[in-house]
Amino acid sequence: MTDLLELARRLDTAQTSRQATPSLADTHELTIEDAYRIQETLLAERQSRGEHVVGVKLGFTSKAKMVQMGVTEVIVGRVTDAMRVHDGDFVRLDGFLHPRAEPEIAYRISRAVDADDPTVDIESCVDAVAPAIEIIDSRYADFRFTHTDVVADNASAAGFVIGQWRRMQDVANRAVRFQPAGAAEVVGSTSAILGNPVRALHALLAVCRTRGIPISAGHVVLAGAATAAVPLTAGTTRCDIAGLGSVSLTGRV
Ligand code: 0L1
Ligand code: MG
Repeated sequence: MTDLLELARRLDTAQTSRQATPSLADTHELTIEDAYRIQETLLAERQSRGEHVVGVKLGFTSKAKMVQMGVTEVIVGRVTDAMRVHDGDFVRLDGFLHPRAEPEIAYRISRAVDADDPTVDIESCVDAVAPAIEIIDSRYADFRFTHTDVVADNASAAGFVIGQWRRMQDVANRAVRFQPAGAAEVVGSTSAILGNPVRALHALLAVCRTRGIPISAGHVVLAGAATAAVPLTAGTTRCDIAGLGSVSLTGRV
């Protein structure tokens, strides 16, 4: 257990000092259970500095990423109020190690999801959906990590911005236009998120049930990326999702 605390602190220090750490798997044989315990301890460190968990995020929601990592299950991390950027606001790039941005769908949880209830209907606990951009920032050098590494590292969660909430609706197969600062526009589809972003809610419930992760009223759910992540650089990065509108943030050095 002391070891897990030490590993959580190593990741936390990597984030606060902006100094990447080598893969934990280089020196430790971790199980996925250990990895979620490290994530929990990491969160406790952040909470001890006054941060509050405001939601959850999914990772590995695209087939390509699952194949690349050799996994069949999505991963879950937590987002905090310190990671939130308001729509259109600036974000300081020196607060990260090597940030990347990706266009996402966000859901809003209107009432707590009782994951212990086998009949719970997670879709009925969601009241709104919005376009979003997630900032991921692995605490590992060169974004090189194993499955357990990235779970321990809170699924690379580092920042997020959410656009205007709209009533809960089917957002399957919506066109996504992602305009990263200083790079060519990328066009994608919400179907890259597990075939349909609503499946992310069900996948989230399954992981949260197994790992004891709460999904509370008011939480946001970042459902996963609709295109590959791109480096977040100075300037405005925008995501537009057909029928949902757009959201942006501006990186500043
Ligand atoms: O949000 C994501 O899909 C990323 C999960 C972690 C993997 C990565 O850092 O690329
Ligand atoms: Mg993401």
